[in-house]
Amino acid sequence: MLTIDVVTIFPAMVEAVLVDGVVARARTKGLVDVQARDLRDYTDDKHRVVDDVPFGGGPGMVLKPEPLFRAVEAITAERGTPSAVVLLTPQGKPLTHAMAARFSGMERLVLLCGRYEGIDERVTDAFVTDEVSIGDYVLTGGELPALVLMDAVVRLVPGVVGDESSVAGDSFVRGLLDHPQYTRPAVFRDRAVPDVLVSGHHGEIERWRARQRVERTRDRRPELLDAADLTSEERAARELLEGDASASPKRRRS
Ligand code: 6GU
Repeated sequence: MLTIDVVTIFPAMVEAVLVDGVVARARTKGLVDVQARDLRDYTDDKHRVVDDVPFGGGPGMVLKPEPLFRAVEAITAERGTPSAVVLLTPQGKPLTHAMAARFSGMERLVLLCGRYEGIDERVTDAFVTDEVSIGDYVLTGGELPALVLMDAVVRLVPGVVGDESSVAGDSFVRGLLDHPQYTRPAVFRDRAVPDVLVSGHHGEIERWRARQRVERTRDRRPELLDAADLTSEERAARELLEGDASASPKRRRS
């Protein structure tokens, strides 16, 4: 079983995702064990202080080393040596599907949520195996990124998501965005589902979907297209679209 210990000054943020949703269900099914660890429980002063001013000056506060060392050591004593100790920080490597897949095969994950201006670098030097960011924008702390990482990892644990083919067919497994989806009714407030999807013609449907995936990827994430692992239908769609590169630009949404 995969165990995930999340070290944070806001344990209630982590506990909130254990109330319901996919991670909560995985936990009830006994497929993962998630524990929020309050960093303040690893302080030894009356005021449970976790931060201090940075050496060398500058704005903001830095998470002190002692509580983080004690937290990682307590988790190690309780659970055994972690497979990975991940620090969530905007200085980390961007989270990818491949990274989530690697973590999902591990036994014991420890997630350290950064806060303030950062954490004392000696914690990183001593324990951290991976520094991970969830994108190029700044959040107030590592809690939401830790929950994002956990969601991406837990859904890849076998048995967590009912239909394994929905995981295998994911966008970023093959490096291509998904095609649009529709459900009933076939016409809603004058907006009709594309005819091809209600035609029952499976070959046509697959060609249309392949074209949509390639077109969306080319429009929205062109940097993905060269590395994508394309099916023969997608390759054909790409060739058609490349002959089509001068076509009128698409309407922009927001
Ligand atoms: Cl991991 N932490 C913070 N504070 N901000 C972020 C982030 C992480 N990833 C993107 N922005």
